[in-house]
Amino acid sequence: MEKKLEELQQEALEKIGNTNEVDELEKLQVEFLGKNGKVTGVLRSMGNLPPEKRPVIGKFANKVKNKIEKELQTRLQELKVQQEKARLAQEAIDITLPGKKISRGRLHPMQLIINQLEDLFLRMGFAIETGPDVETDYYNFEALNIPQNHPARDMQDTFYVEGDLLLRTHTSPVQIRTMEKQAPPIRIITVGKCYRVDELDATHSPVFHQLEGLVIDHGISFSHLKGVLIAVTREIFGEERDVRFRPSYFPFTEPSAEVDVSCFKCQGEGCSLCSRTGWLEILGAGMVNPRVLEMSGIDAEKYTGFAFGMGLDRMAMYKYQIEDIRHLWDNDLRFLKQF
Ligand code: FA5
Repeated sequence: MEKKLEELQQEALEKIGNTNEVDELEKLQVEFLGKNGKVTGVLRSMGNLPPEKRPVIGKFANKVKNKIEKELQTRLQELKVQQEKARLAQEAIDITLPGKKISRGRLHPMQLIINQLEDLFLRMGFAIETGPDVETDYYNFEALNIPQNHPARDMQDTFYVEGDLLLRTHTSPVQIRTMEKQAPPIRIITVGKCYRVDELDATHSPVFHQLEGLVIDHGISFSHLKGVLIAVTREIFGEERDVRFRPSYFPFTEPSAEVDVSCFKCQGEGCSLCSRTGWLEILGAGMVNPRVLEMSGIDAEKYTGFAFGMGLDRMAMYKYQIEDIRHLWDNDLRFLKQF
């Protein structure tokens, strides 16, 4: 039996020494020392030995078992170290290789101008309001002093959704929504999309953006409006671009004006972009019509206010010298990368 154990020990040690896989070692552990393993089998058959021989063989068998176990552990450690080294070698990073360039996205010119304007208005103490794109006839027209049969409705051809609902044609409904929920003093702006059945051309898009402003307080006058709008045009276009206020008409403001900046293409000389006028229109504005204040529950005897609505797509065009509004929405990377 001693010989058998010695042979088993030799066989096990040889196999352990030749193994290069952790899995294999585990199999050897089972083969020799497992419940039904070879060494265990020998130990089990010790019952057949004469009693005086049992302690000697038992001792020897345990020695063999411990030896095999120790070798298994030693080999396991060796293999683990080897594997770790191989893994590290494989994962080694060559820090001398040049890096991969990650190209950064950039903000769309419309977002640039929105950020710049919101920043300016926040500095001037305005708060930012929002309103829905799908509006009711009441907020888009009626409450702005544009009744059903008023000729001003022809000024804005509208996308009707169903019944009373329509896609807002301007951001002015947010004026009404704000006045209904907030008592003066009011100083807000809102930015959003507007929709009109306009033919797509170099300066018109059926979907475009406006920034609306509304200020209501005691003693607000047209000079406050002028001051704010001049600050805006200076911020966006710089000191060198000329600005003019031109009398106009909106049912919800009285008096009303439109604001133009000098044409960037011809420097005011007159060209096809500015219809030979030398001027480009950017916004409509005026003193809030007292009828509109009263309809929204504000006492027109006590309060006055001004409002304005800027075409942001046009402002982006005129700031960045883009000759066609379609470039803004074509999503051509060659164009967008310039900003
Ligand atoms: C209005 O929409 C008024 N609600 C503005 C206003 C607000 C007046 C508050 C008084 C008080 P208007 O229709 O002119 O006004 O449009 C304002 C600006 O929107 C225009 O100056 C223009 O810059 C821009 N705009 C109008 N239609 C289009 C379009 N189809 N595509 C691109 N921009 C447009």
